[in-house]
Amino acid sequence: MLTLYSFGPGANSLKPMLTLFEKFTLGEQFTIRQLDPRKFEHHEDWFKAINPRGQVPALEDGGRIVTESTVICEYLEDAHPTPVKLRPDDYYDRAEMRVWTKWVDEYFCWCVSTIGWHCHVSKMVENLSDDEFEAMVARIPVFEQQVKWRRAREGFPQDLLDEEMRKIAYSVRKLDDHLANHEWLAGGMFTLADICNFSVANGMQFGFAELVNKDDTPHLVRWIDAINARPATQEMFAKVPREF
Ligand SMILES: N[C@@H](CCC(=O)N[C@@H](CS)C(=O)NCC(=O)O)C(=O)O
Repeated sequence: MLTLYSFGPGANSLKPMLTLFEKFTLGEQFTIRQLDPRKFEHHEDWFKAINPRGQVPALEDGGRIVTESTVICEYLEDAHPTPVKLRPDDYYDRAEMRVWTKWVDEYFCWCVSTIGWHCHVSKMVENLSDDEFEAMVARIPVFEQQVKWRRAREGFPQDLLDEEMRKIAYSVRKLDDHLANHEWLAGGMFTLADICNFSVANGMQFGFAELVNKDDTPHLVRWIDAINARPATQEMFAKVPREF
């Protein structure tokens, strides 16, 4: 039985979760262990024994742990092949797919994440006293994440937020332009490139409606709707609570 540690079907956790739902049956081949970020469960010792970085997602497979969301997706394709293929066989198409997953990990997810931290994550710590906040930060194992939590509590500088919004606008235009001529992002089939980009793009039609909408980005909206209509996506959102 595979176990996915996650915050639920959003952001980095969504990538391996949707991959699992596409390939396997919940309760038979995989299970999901939800952590509550509002309780900082991912910074508790039991979880840091699973992922020393204190971050989700993490996959447990027969006592071994795989971390890094995109790596987990590729691991599932390699170690647990099924009739559902989420990578093209052709090596050129597969390289194209990886350019898109790398783009999410190195660019797209970061600008959206900073705005998410500014709007939502900062609220998780606004009611803590300074002592409670410092005790929470002291349990974070990655220095850069300590810095991010401090910045979220203090407030990100406006010039940084403006630059991240510029990157988001660039990102959605890039996706829409590509999807104008392609049903899926790579290889002419639904792949991990779609899953990983969807993990960040889904919800932008509500949270960033001024940028992602049927008039300005019709192809991106069509692609988001198509992924939401897939049976595996519907099952995932129906069975896994999206509380955070
Ligand atoms: N590069 C990692 C990033 C993982 C990551 O940033 N996870 C977030 C949730 S989407 C997290 O655990 N944040 C909590 C924290 O850093 O305190 C991956 O792709 O898995």
